[in-house]
Formats: sequence, structure tokens, C-alpha cells
Amino acid sequence: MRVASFWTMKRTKHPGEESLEKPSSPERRRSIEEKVEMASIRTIPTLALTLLASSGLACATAVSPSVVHVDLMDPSTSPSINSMMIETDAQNVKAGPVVFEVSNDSKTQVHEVIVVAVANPDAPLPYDKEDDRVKESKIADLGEASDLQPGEKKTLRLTLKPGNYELICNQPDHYKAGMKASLLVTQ
Ligand SMILES: [Cu+2]
Repeated sequence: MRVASFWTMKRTKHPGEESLEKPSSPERRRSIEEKVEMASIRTIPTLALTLLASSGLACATAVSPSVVHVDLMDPSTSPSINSMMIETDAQNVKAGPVVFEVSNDSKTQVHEVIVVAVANPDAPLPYDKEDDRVKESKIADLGEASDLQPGEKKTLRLTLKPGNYELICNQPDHYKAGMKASLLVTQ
């Protein structure tokens, strides 16, 4: 079976090898059979390597993280932006490892990003009006890239379960000013 399939492959790969295509005498046939046998012996290690390589690839695919780029912006970033905001390039990702590549694109302000698990994506987070910040003790803070200076970049690696999440900046007044973005993590 394996010999036959190798034979087909060999013929397909080398249509120019006419001597292998039309066996004309018993002697010739025998010599071809020997060649095929030798070829199949050489094929076995190759086959094993191929299987190893493909199973390795499958493993790598299974654990490769989702990447979300997060841009923290405000009017100093560009004249076209008229409020503070968080922009992401993915609104939903698969459950598992997630890498947040966070970039503070402001030219003047410190920003940050906190990943918060939320039960209801439409409900506002508990807010401390005196501090002008989300109450961090009352939220499910899963991780953060805190206090990025203007132009600074940070990487945040998390493993997320399916559910709703919110990305917020909790510098004073920034959440209220609009620095939030939703993220849905699916099965
Ligand atoms: Cu901010």
C-alpha cells in the first residue's frame, strides 16, 4: 500500500523517468521492484519525520496566543482625535492565551490599560466620584499595563476564559472621558 502510493508520487514528481513508467520485460520489472523497495525503505524515516513535524505544528497552533493591539489615544495623538480613547484591533478573541500589545500613542499624557472581567458588558463599572476613578477594589482586575509614559509600549500576557471583558484606563477622569473598550472572549 505504502509502496504503491510512493510509486504514484514518484511517477507524478518525475514524469521524465520513462524507464520507470513502462516495464517491458520481467528482468526490467524485477529491477524496478527493487528500486521501489529501496525507495520505500528510504521513505520510512522521511515519513516519520513528516509525522513528527506535523504533530509539532499542531501543538504550536494549539498554544499560539491571540494578539490584540491596544492603542491609548487622546487629542495630542492626532488633530483628528477629539477625546481620550482606547482603540483595539480585535473585539473578540478565542479563549486561552492572549497577548495585549499596548501602545501609549499620546504625546503628553500617561495612560494605562486594565483588563476587567464583567458580568454585564453594558453596565457601568463601580465608580469613585471623589477620586474620579473606577473602584479597583470592586472590579475583577485580571491584569494591567500600568502608567505608560507618552510613546511607551508594554506587553500584557493573560489567559482568558470565555466571557465579557472591558479594557479601561484608570488614570483620574480617563474612564469617564471614554477610555474603555469591550472584548468578548469566545469558546
Ligand atoms: Cu488614559
